[in-house]
Amino acid sequence: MFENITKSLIGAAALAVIGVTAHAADWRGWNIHVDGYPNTVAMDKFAELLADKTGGEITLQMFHGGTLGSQPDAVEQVRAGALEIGNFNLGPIGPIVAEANVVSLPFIFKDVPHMFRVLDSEGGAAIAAGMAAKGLTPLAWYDAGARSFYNGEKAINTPADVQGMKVRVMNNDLFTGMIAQLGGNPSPMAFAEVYQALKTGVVDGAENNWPSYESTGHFEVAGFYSLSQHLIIPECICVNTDAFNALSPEMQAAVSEAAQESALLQRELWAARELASREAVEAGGVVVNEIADKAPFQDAMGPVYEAYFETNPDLRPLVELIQATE
Ligand code: GTR
Repeated sequence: MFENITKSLIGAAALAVIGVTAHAADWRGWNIHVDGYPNTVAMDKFAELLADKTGGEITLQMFHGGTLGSQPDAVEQVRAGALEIGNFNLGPIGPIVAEANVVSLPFIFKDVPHMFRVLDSEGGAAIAAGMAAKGLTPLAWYDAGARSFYNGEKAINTPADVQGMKVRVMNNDLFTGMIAQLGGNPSPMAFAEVYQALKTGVVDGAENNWPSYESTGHFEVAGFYSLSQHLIIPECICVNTDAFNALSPEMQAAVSEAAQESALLQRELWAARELASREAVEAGGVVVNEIADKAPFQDAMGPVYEAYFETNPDLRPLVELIQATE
């Protein structure tokens, strides 16, 4: 018996050694969204593709639903290497990476295709380089549509309608500046807390895209959705820069390919979910308000841009490059 145990221990030790040499990495990944959400499905697909394309050398265990913490915390964990992978919105990355913050300037993109054209060009390369230098290497870009305002009281048609309203925003000075310029009171808060905050009146409103407005149930407690489309922010599959750089060129190529394929799937699922979410909330009684004239909202953003240029004078050309991109 003793001999058997010893043998199996030796066997296990030998396997562990083989495991270490044949197996490059066991990664852990963060995602904030619920089951069935386009990003959740696409991140699971990424994990599957990663194992396939690396011949099992890299595995990824995904933790969905924000179980490993809030987004700002998770961004720090990936930067520090406590986690290797994150599906992040670039909003909460902006305060850490100045180049990446350009995408959080209100109304910077004309629409989602414009955003992807920028990301696929020189502007995107500058953003990616800035992120990689801060420990977050973007492997692929996900679609997150456009964000619009919602609240439980009324349709929003002009900045005056935001006056005095307490509005939840993601953690980023650009967003607090944006709400302040519209005359509202910005309230930065973690995504997971927004439902209760809306329900109990801690905030009057928030802003997000169709799928998040629907999947979080925010539409149940804030039934007026006004199509301001003031922010079009991409999301990334980001990997800890050191973990990525430690891989062989072949492995890096396999990881990137897996991420690109995951992004293609995500964008397809996203397009379908945007429509489905809109239909679902409308069926749930939400009042959808098209804003006839968005110019007053755009015009109010001058000081937000000026403050950004003051802090980042060297990034003015990047903003101008984006604005000049057809
Ligand atoms: C969602 C986004 C999340 C998170 C959230 C929020 O649209 O996918 O990553 O940023 O918005 O408002 O916090």
